[in-house]
Amino acid sequence: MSRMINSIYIISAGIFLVGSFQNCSSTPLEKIPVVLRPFSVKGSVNLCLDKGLNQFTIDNIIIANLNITASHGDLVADSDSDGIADRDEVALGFDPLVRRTNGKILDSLCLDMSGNANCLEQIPSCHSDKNTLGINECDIKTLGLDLLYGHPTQGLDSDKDGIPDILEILRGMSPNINDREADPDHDGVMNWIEIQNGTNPNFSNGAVDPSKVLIYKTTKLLDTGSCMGELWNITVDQLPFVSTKAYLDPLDSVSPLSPSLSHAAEENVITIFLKLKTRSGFMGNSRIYFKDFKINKSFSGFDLFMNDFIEAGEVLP
Ligand SMILES: [Ca+2]
Ligand SMILES: [Ca+2]
Ligand SMILES: [Ca+2]
Ligand SMILES: [Ca+2]
Repeated sequence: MSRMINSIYIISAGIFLVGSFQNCSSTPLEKIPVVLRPFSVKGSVNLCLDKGLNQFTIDNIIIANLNITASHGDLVADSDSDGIADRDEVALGFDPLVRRTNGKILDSLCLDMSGNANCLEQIPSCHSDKNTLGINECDIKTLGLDLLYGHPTQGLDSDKDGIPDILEILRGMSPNINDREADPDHDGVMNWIEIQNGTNPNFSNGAVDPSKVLIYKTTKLLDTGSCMGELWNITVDQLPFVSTKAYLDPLDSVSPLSPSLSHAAEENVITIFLKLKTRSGFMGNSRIYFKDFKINKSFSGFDLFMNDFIEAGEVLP
């Protein structure tokens, strides 16, 4: 596995990340209409849970490239972040640059329901404009997620397993069942790890190019320095990147509680999801936060603070 030498420096009272990232030469892939560059980012960021967050601990951290999805065992471009690869959309009757070709539910949900793009009659009455973490009321009602628990905010982590609904949908998991420790593809890698790796939980990892796997780890630091709460470190060793078409999301301007999914050609949308839960001795709901950013082949790093993260809402503990 190729690993680039990159560096990120941290100066943290909250979170401060300055990075330098190095691109490397492309690896041509036969028969695949996108070129994946082993775009390895190596670096780390510290998250300080102080001020209004010192009653919380981090339940889990997930980093995801929302423009990579599975297709026939491989990991390829999904320019509109709907869970169907660019190269598969047209053949299935969908638009590769529209997340909801039917105007209601995500294309991958429609595909699950009807096997093609003709699912409109099966969609319950719903609003298609509400949007939290990239899914809307139509997605939620179609899956019955609103009936599962009385979460203060629906559509975030309906089954409370720590994996956001949006990722469960895009990666082919069940957002209504705690299946984080299942291994439906029998490759020895639990769903929870597959989500962290960005791999397909339903297709054995045996054939996956290692340069397409997302590699990071999270650690609670014992020395909290000037942070008046828990201090957590995220270290990224590899952040894969695919060649995309430009995509404009109609909900970007009206969904402040959702990652911005629009991007230019050759850009990828990366999202970091945080699930915070109350520490022992404290009561209250869990919270879901996110931070999205775009990368491209000349990506040269970013600054990141805890207050850059947006609270998407609360879920039952
Ligand atoms: Ca797609
Ligand atoms: Ca689509
Ligand atoms: Ca979940
Ligand atoms: Ca597996």
